[in-house]
Amino acid sequence: MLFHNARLATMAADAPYGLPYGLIEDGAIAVQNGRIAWVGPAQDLPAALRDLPRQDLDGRLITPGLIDCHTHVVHGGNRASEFEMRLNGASYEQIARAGGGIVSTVRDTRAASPEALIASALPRVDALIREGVTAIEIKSGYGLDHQTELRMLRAARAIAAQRPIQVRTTFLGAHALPVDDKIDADDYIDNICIPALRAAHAEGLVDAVDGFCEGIAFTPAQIARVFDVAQSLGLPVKLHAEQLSNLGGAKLAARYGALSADHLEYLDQDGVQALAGAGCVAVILPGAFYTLREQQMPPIDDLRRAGVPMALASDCNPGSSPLASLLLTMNMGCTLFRMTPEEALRGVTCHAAKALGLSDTGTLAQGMRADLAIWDVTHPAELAYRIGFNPLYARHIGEPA
Ligand code: DI6
Ligand code: FE
Repeated sequence: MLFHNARLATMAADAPYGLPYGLIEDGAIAVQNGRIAWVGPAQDLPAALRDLPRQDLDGRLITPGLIDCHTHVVHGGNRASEFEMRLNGASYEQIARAGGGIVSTVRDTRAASPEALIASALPRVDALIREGVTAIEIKSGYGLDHQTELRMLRAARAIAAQRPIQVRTTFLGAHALPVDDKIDADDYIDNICIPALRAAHAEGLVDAVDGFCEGIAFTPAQIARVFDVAQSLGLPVKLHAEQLSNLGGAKLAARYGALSADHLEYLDQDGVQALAGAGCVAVILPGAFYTLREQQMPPIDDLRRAGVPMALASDCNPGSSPLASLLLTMNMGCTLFRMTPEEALRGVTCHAAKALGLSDTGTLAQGMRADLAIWDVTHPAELAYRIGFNPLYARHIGEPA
């Protein structure tokens, strides 16, 4: 297939064209066996590729398929009633006593059958797909027991079989303490979380390992025990760090060569330098900031100055970020955090790929998977600019060669 008469936002770091977004006017992309066989200005198209079946895109924009590198789309239930209680004046304590908060999602997730878990996740995945998403990360972390953590990861794998989307799974057993189980945090980490991680890995269910390093979750020392096991199993790590306070999570993540550190509202200068030194991606999650009505902004300027690659993700979860739109996430990254539209697009393409350890998607370059989003827009800044408007024209998903 040859896509031609298109404008290309290649997002390639080393684009020889030197334009923002790696922009190519009047470009063409040749796709063979699910891979990009050639990309460049149409006038340079090699003669050997001129006879491929053609699709004239009428000047539309092609970007890499979008990548949501931080989601919790697999979970039972929702927390709309809690949202409503809060807006009717209920206090945090009243909500907790009514069984609200993360523990309510744990209860609903444990109660959900494998089929129900998949069925409830699919509409969220479909919403992302409708906006050009071709790869997604899905975390466990609402089971907090052996069986349910594995069931969540199997559901994530099943989604990859049921939809044309690449799925990367992340084990997040160290997400919260299952308070209903009357177990202390150290006991939980050593005797539930780590054995579940080993079992999930043995079943081929784990692509990366995550944790929540926070006063209301786990200490750096507890997270380090999980990361040591991840390392011994050859699994990359990532971390929810510095979301509500600064416990030095980013430094811990950097020490383990993490793919990413995520949230980062309370990240300090030392943390920024640690991420820069380790080549770790900063995953920015404006949906949670917005939903929790946070005041503390992640240090975007410092990250930018230090050259830390920034990704943007939905954090789609039932509590702090019930958001299944990467376009709105891009807009929030720009409007709330003053990221540029180009940074926002890098955040959901090349930098999101890096945050997942994927080296064959996220840019339009020869040899990459042919994961493409085709948009009814003229300029790539339009993707982050509008609110509640979806200009996706078509999506093309590549297959491994
Ligand atoms: N950070 C968050 O914002 C969510 N998890 C996390 O580690 C909260 C999840 C929830 O409230 O269900
Ligand atoms: Fe999260």
